[in-house]
This record gives sequence, structure tokens and C-alpha cells, in this order.
Amino acid sequence: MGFSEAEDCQGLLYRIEKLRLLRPVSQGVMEHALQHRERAGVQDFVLLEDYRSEAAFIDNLRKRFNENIIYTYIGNVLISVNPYKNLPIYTEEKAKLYYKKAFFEAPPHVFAIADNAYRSLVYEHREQCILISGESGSGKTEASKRVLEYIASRTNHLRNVETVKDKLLQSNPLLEAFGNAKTHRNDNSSRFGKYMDIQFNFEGAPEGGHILNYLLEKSRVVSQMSGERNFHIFYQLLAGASQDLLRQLKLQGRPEAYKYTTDMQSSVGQKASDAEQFRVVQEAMKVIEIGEAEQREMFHIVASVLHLGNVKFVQNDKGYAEILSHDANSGNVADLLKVDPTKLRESLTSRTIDARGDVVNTPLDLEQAQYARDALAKAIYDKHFSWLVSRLNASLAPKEKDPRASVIGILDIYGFEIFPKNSFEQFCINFCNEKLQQLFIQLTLRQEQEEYLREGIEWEPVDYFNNIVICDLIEARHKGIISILDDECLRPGDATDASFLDKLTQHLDGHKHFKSHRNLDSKTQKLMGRDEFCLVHYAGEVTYNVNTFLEKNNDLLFRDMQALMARSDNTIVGTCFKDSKLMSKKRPETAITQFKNSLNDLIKILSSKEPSYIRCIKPNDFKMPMQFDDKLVSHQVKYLGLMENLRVRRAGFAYRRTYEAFLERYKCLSAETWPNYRGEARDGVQCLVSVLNYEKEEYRMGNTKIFIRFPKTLFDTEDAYQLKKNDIATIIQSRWRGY
Ligand code: AOV
Ligand code: MG
Repeated sequence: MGFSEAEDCQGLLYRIEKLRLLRPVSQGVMEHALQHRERAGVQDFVLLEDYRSEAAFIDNLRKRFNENIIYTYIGNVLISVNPYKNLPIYTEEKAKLYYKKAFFEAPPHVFAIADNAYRSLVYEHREQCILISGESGSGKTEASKRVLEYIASRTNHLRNVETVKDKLLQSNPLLEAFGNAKTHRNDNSSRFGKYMDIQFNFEGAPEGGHILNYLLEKSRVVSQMSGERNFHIFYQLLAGASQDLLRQLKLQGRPEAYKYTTDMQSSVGQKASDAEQFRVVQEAMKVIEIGEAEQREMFHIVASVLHLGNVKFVQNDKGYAEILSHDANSGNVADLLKVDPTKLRESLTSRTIDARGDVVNTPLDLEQAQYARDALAKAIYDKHFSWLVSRLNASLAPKEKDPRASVIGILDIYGFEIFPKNSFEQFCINFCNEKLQQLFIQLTLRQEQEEYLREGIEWEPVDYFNNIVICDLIEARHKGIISILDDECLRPGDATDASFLDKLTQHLDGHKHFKSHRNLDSKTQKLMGRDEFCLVHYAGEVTYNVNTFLEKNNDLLFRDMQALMARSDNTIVGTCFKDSKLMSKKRPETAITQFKNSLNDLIKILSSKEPSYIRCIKPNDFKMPMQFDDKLVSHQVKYLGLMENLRVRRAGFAYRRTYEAFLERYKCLSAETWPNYRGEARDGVQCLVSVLNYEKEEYRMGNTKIFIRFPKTLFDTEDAYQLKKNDIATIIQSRWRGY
């Protein structure tokens, strides 16, 4: 008897216990099942005997991980541990096992989440979203791709969907080329947040899609930590472009030649794969219907950023920045972006200030000029990325307006970040995570409450930490951190990062979730710098350094540069910078306010949908297979709130099914209901339940559904069903079944 996957017979014990009541079981089979259960843990954490113990939780994850079982449920939440190796679990054949299956009918899998969402959408007409969270490198993006692939495979039989599916799938390599980079934590780290809607027609065939992007980490364009890389596309272009294209772009095929991609060490040995990936990107562009001319403009933009980084300034005798006349770089930039070269030089070395009607041209010093250059590079790259997203959206848009359309949304967004040093970016990202946690609380608990109410089932509310206080601390009008930061940014005169910190401390003194140097006692004071504040997030304490908060939030690009770029004859650049918000005299919204607004829009979209959750965990910091670091995992279990999640799940009714579905599946278990029950489904279920000896506290009868409190009750019933249907050999050999 070959159990090549421990999953196959996991939990078989339950079945066998039942089996013994009905038929004799050989000792060998019994032992085998026991061993498997011992090795592979439980498939749903609600089955853990000691469900309050974090040690038991981690133990279960580790056991499964060591058996290459990376998925486990907490009810309908999927926990996924990154295996850092390719497992044979994503084949077409495996996908088929999840078609139309309830969660407990097949081993936990991302496909089950996808299938469940798909069915709820198509058959029950409830719009869905799949929320994927976890820290950098934990497998969010991979999970989102598996969801997309599953949906592609699931809809294979439907007509006319090939092109749409191709486009949906091909949007990934394109976005990743421009929005992902190699970091210490992940060789293919998404440096932007992404929410993607897949739109379906009434038949359940995909007919289009739409992507929203959040906060690209544009500072990476001009500098990276040692050992990390810039966005993939720079290296891909340099390694993969034909000689002819390189000549057009005035590029040499070596990243070391460019200041923005100069870190050698990080690119060693990647040239071949970069070149290969460049072909994948070009292929994807074709599928998305980005034509030759547009492609050329895109590459011109990428190349112009590289040249821009190499623009050098010297100090003239008046102490101002100047570009040497033989410096070819600024000329290349002007050529590629099709702007006036003299104007470009001017805008890199001076700025005009409109002081009460008098237009004054002020020269920049060296530092200011370098700042202006980098600001331009970041702006060009960032805007081009947003342009790419809207270009994808244009291509993914359904051909015709479909009033009966419905969507499944997939959110793949940066997880909570606690670094040794945290800045404005981490503040934004962690704020985002607070909002998503808030949504999780609202959706899961609200959903539970509503369902109990609808079904007329009494239930006791569970205690949980509501992080709304932290969301308010950050975003409340007038006295929240964002509002204080914006006030400082807009205040004319002497506002600095330090004055911002002062204001924070004044206003937030005494708040339970805020700490700064000033309001700490002398002992803990030593642990915090004078330029830092600390937030007690739901996921833990994070200390932020206020340096550059104002600058990053203001995100200013000198007006001359904007105007120059808006006149670019590169149509993409022209379009990007003509953006009305930028051209208007009104002060543009600060970076954090824009982010806050787009986040609140996102929350609105998500709240209108039924959520599924995938929580991703990274097993070690070395990108290595078969290494499970207990401490690292424990940390993630804490800040993903998994123990709390499990507690809430256990407090209510673990499973519920409509009377019809329950009766249909289990009617063979009683003579009164087999082969058909003649009365109401509810009465049939009542009858089944008495035959199966359910105890009173094990279940409730709702208006349309039966609620089962303990998972084991359901598993036992399922076992009994399996026994009735199959002989033991079939059960044991059914490779995919079991828990
Ligand atoms: P992330 O999206 O969560 O990080 P990824 O999905 O990019 O993480 O995963 C990181 C790497 O781990 C991938 O490139 C794969 O090599 C490997 N990996 C992840 N999931 C699997 C899987 N199911 N099977 C095999 N390998 C996997 V970030 O975007 O950095 O937050 O910003
Ligand atoms: Mg990612």
C-alpha cells in the first residue's frame, strides 16, 4: 500500500474508528493510519485538541511542512507555508480534484479557495474577493498566480475565453518586470500593491479584468540597499535587447555602467535569466497588444532613466551646479524623451519660482541638483508604471458593457513590515495592514453575526482585539498622525521632520498606542532615539524614524520639470505628465493622503464582496527548502492574528450546510432517507441527525441550514458516508482524499 503523500491517509483514523464499528480492520491498516496522522498533523486547525496553544499550532504547521504539505485551514481561511521548492501539486490533474468540492472533501489547497470563490460567484451570485497577506517572500504573489491559473483551467470548457485568459495570465510577467525587484527577502519581490478584478459573464466565463496599483516603491529607482537590485526591467533590457535596440537606446549592455544599476554583486550570474525574461516580457507585450511603436517608447523611457542617473554635476565658481558641456548623458535623455536638451539642462540646474507674479530663476547647488535629477527619474518611472497599469486595463477591458457581469477580486499587497529601521514607506505599508485587519474583523465577524441572525441561531459574541483605535490614531481627521503630517507639510516656513515629531508628541501624548522619546520614563527612553516615534500596531510595536517624512510626503517635483515633461514628444511621457492634477496651480495632495484615499476606496470595494483569506507564512530567512524556523514562524502566527482567528472560529459553529445539500450527500446513512426523502429537507436532516446520534450541543437547526459546532462531528459523518460508499481499499487508495 503506497502512501506517497502523507496527505492521502491523514486523519484516516477517524474513518477507521467508524469502520471498526462496521467491519473488522486489520492491525496493519490501523497502524499505517495512525502513523500518518502522527506525521502529517491535522488539516484544519479547528481539529487541534489544544487549540489555544501556540506551540501546538506551530507543531502542526511544522509536521505538515516536513511532509511537503504546505496548506492547512482554519475553517475557511487557508494558511500557506512557502516550500521554496516546486511541488507537484499544481497540475491540471490536481486542479480537477477541486472542481465543485466542499473544503472538507479534499486536502487543503489554494485551488479549493479559488473553486469556492468561483462557485459562490457563478451559482450563488455573490461577488468575491480573495485577500492574500503575509510578509515579504511568504508566497503571496505565487498564490495569486495559482488562483488565476486555476480559474483559467476551471473555465477551459467555456467558449471564447482564450484571449481574455491569455491576457489575464500575461499581465503578470509584464507587471513583475516593471514592479518587482530582487531584495534581501525575496528574489522577486513585488514593490507595489495590487488588486485585480477578474470579470465573469453570466455563464461564468472570464470576459475581462481590471487592476488597481498601490504605492510603487519608487525610491528604488535611484538607490538600493547593497546586495539588492533595481526593478527587473532595467537588467532585462540590458541583457536581452538586440544590438540594434541597444544602439537606438544608446545603451551599453552592462548594468555596471549605470549609477542606478551599479551594484554588481546583486546581479552576478543573472544575465542569462534576465535575457530570457526579456523575451517573456516582449511576448507578454504582444499578448496585451502593446504594438512595436509603443514598446519602443516604453524602452526609451527605461533607458532614459538609466542615462539620467549618470548625469553629473560640477560646481561652478559661483558655487552652483552645472552640467559639463561634453556630458552626453543629459543629451541622451533629451533625445530619448524627445524634449529640448537646453531646457532639460536648465531644469536640472535651476528652478523658477513664481513669487507674487515675479518669475525668478534660481540656480541650484550641487545637492539640490542631484535631488532634482533623482526626483525626475523617480517621477518618470513611477508615472510610467501607472501608465502601464492603465494600458493593461485598456487591453483587459471587456469588449462590450455587460450589465450581468460579476467579479472576483484578488488582493496581493505588502505585508506588515518591521525592520531594524523603519521609515515613511513602512508607515504607509503598516497603515495599510491595519486597515486590512480592520476589514478582516468587520467582514468575518459581521458575516458570522449576520448569518446567525438570518438563520435564527443564538450565539455569544467572542472577545477579540479591535484595532479600530489604531486606524483612528493614524487617520482621524485633525488629530490623527496623517493629518498632523499633512499640516506640517503644508505649513509655510520652518516645518521640519523634528517639528513634525514635536507636534505628534504634543497631540498624541497619553495615547495607548503611541510612544515617543518625550513621554517615556527614563529607563525606556534610552531605547528610543530623539528622532523616532513608536506605534503599537495590532501586529506589534514598530519604531519609525521621522527623517525624510516631510520630503517623502511632499513628493515635490519642480514645476519647470513637470512642464518640460508634459511637452515631451514621447507620447507616454507626454500623457503621464499632462495629468491635470499636476498641471493645476493647486497644491497636489500629499503622498500619504493620496494613499489613504485610494486605500479607503479599496476597502469600500472589498467590503461589498464576500472574502476568502489566504495567509502566507515564510518558513525561514534564507529562501531555503526544508528549513522551518520556529521563532520566525511564531512571530508571523502572532501578527497574522492566527491564534485569535482560530479562537473565534472555535467559538461559533464550525460548519454549516443547507438542508438540501446535507441531505443529498448523507441520505444513504439512514433507511428513512434513502434513496429519497419524501418530506421537507429540514425534516429529512432532523431524521438523519437522530440516526447519527448527534448530541444536542453538537448542532443547531437554522432556518435554511444545519449548523455543526464541532468539526469532528462533520468529519465523522463524512467518514460514515465514505464507508457506505466505498470499501476500505478504495478509501485508502484514493490518493487525493482524506484530511
Ligand atoms: P511574496 O509575494 O509574498 O513576497 P512570492 O510569492 O514572490 O512572495 O514568493 C517568493 C518566492 O518563494 C517565489 O519566487 C518562489 O520561489 C517561492 N515560492 C512561493 N510560493 C511557492 C509555492 N507555493 N511553491 C513553490 N515555491 C514558492 V513580496 O512580493 O516580497 O511581499 O513584496
Ligand atoms: Mg509579491
